[in-house]
Amino acid sequence: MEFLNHLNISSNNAGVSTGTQWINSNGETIDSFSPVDGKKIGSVTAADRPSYDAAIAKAQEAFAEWRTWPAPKRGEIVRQVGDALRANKEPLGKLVSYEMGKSLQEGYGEVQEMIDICDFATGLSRQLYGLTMHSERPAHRMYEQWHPLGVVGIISAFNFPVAVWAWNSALSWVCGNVTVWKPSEKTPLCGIAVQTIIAGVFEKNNVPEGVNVLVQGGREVGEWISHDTRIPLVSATGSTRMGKALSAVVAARLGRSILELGGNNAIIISKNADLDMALIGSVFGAVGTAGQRCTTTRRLIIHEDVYDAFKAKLVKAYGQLRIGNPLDVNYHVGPLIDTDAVNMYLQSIEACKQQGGNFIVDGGVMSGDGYESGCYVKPCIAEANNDLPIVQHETFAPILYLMKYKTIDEAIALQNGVPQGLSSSIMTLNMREAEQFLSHTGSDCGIANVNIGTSGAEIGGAFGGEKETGGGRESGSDAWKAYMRRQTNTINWSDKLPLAQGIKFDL
Ligand code: UN1
Repeated sequence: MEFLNHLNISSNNAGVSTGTQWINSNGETIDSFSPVDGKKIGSVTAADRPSYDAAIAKAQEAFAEWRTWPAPKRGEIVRQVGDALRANKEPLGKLVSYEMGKSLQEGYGEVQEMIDICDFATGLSRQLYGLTMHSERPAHRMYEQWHPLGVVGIISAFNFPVAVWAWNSALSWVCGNVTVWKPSEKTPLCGIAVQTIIAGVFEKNNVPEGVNVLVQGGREVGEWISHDTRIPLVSATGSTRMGKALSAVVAARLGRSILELGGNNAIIISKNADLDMALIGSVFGAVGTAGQRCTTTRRLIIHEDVYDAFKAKLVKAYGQLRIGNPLDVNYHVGPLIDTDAVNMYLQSIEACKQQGGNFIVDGGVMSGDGYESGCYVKPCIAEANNDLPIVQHETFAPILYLMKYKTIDEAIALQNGVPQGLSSSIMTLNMREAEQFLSHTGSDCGIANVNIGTSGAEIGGAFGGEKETGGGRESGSDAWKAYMRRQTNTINWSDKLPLAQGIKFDL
């Protein structure tokens, strides 16, 4: 495993770092097992409370200096981080694939997503624009400025072990914030690798120690972050259950949170769709990353006129899927993250059957040569009503539900008829139904696409969703504003002191 050496990963790794320095701790040992072959890759020592507190104190100190660097100078650091990621795309992509289990193509794609957001943030560092306003008072000027918030907590999930950190940190840094990152305890080595890659850039440029703090650990460390009044903003990715608990704690101290929670994404397949295109979008959306993206396609809402034809195409395509080692380009589908995820997948299949779902492509766990980790499962398809409890729930696995519709209104109601609101698509060549789907009476999701699938968003747009998805936006567009505080400034350059609203007050 040459890429492990290249990324400086050893069998035992410290889990707390302030940038270029590593802090010893007496936290629990987190072992990282690869779902690819079941082998232990290495272990990481989680943060304990003293090392956590020391690291956050360092972040606060760093913030005092980092915020004085001009934003374009911070952007230059982010540009160099992007270059360091370019130079390490191959080993880091391999580690993502090996530790998380996604296909190598998708591992490289994830690193590319990091590089893209660095490019975006570099440009953004010269574009943190505020508005100017006309004052109602003579010889007054009003404008607004965007100032950094301070220490930003980033709690990321196993499924995008590095890209989601990059979205949050690249924006945070150009905005003048410092970051504290708790990677998923299922992918701790990705955190070590990234910290090592950026350390070189930080050292060369004398970036203050504490601009990117790494605190490895499980739920407890996440709770320290959510309770910590030194951290004004917490950006968290994960399940709706985790998000509800975390946001309640952060809100109780009047902190801010950016939540990126569950999805239950559907594609509407119209009778006016290009069915070959719809097929590729649906299958990649459903089985890519073994169904473990928050943007994974979980439901297909298919017009009754094309239902049978499309179903036949799907069944045929699923028959051609090759399941196996994700580092081998011959396979389409890699493993789930761990055997707990496999059990959840099996329970969901059982629940679906009990609730009346009809499997047209059966699931199951793969066994035999190459499947020793016990994490490889068969992508499966069930015909199921939208209101089944299991269909309303996000199962992080490749289980696809099919349902039929007659009218576009009915299709949109089905698409919206779940608690989550992340991503959605319609496959159609008919502009009327496409525009209806995109209108305010259409999809209620944060992402709504036409003639592409639900997953694989580009970094240039704001990423996130409504309802139980949590309402947060990250990545492109003006998502940066959530990482800053807005200040309204009124300057009086006259020799009088007129009051707003015409109020008279004389002494
Ligand atoms: C996630 O699954 O948490 O749109 C993020 C996509 C990727 C990001 C997914 N760019 O599928």
